[in-house]
Amino acid sequence: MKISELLPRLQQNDSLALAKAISLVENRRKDYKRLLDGIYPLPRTALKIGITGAPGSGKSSLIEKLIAGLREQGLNLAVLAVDPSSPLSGGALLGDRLRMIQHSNDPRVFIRSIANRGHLGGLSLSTHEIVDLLQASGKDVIIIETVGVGQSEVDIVNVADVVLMVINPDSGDEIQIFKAGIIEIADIFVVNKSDLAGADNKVAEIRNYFALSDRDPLVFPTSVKEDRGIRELLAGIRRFQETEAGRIRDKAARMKASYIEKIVIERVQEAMRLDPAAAALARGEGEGNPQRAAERILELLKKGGAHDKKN
Ligand SMILES: Nc1nc2c(ncn2[C@@H]2O[C@H](COP(=O)(O)OP(=O)(O)OP(=O)(O)O)[C@@H](O)[C@H]2O)c(=O)[nH]1
Ligand SMILES: [Mg+2]
Repeated sequence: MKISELLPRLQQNDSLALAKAISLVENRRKDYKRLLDGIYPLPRTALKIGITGAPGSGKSSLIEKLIAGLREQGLNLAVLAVDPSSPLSGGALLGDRLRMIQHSNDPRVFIRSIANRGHLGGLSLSTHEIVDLLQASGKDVIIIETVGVGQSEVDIVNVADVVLMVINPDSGDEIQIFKAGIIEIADIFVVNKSDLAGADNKVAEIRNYFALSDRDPLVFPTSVKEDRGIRELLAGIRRFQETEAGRIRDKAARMKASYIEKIVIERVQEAMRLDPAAAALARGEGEGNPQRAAERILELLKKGGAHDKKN
């Protein structure tokens, strides 16, 4: 399929075209930049919901329920499961984690799993781009699931407009979570498995944590098992989208700036790899002074910049 055919089909929410476009971008195939050129002028109105939390806290189960609720509203959905783990363990884990969602089996729900291999430790460029492709295809809601509470998970889930942190009544990992700074980016706390003992305590614990701050946390108990609290959670997400529209816009602007910065870094690294003299300097060869080596690399790249213009 040519880019010129791919784009219109993508816009019509064609899943096959979308899958092709994603692989094209993910694998940096020829013309992927041209494809991206085509998507940014398109309207984008998707609500992006990020979901993070410890392994097994019920993120995928919850997503299945959210999907069901959103499908009732006739919306077009996408779920992106992002695995921040190393490429080595990534594959197997991902298969496992996706099993839950696969059950939904609805052709109007686009599901994709990706291993996030940001070589600088943060969010890889293609994760940004895949979210943008999903937006361009006219999805109404994009759900992004990632496991864990470390820095790369924070990066991944922060692409979303609304970030959900899933906690369990018996998890006892709050201190860790709070330390990891994820609490700063969590917009809504979901105490899932509220059918288990201790759910009320957990809700109170989260509220207590914020008692001395000026933040009034949004906390929703849910039980996927007993099908409770899902409707309230969905309503809470929508309310957040409306009342925090300004903050959501500011965050999107910040994410865009960091995305641009990452593209620049990617391009510089690529150019360094392609220029043997620059590559040698980057390996520390031929110049004892690292500051001078960096300056010389930048000079070489500036001169070599002309042939970049072709792509
Ligand atoms: N009792 C109870 N169990 C639940 C509930 N929600 C999910 N579970 C169970 O918790 C286990 C993990 O659920 P998942 O949805 O796979 O959890 P996850 O957070 O997506 O897991 P990872 O993707 O591996 O991090 C499954 O056995 C679910 O059946 C709930 O509300 N109550
Ligand atoms: Mg999962």
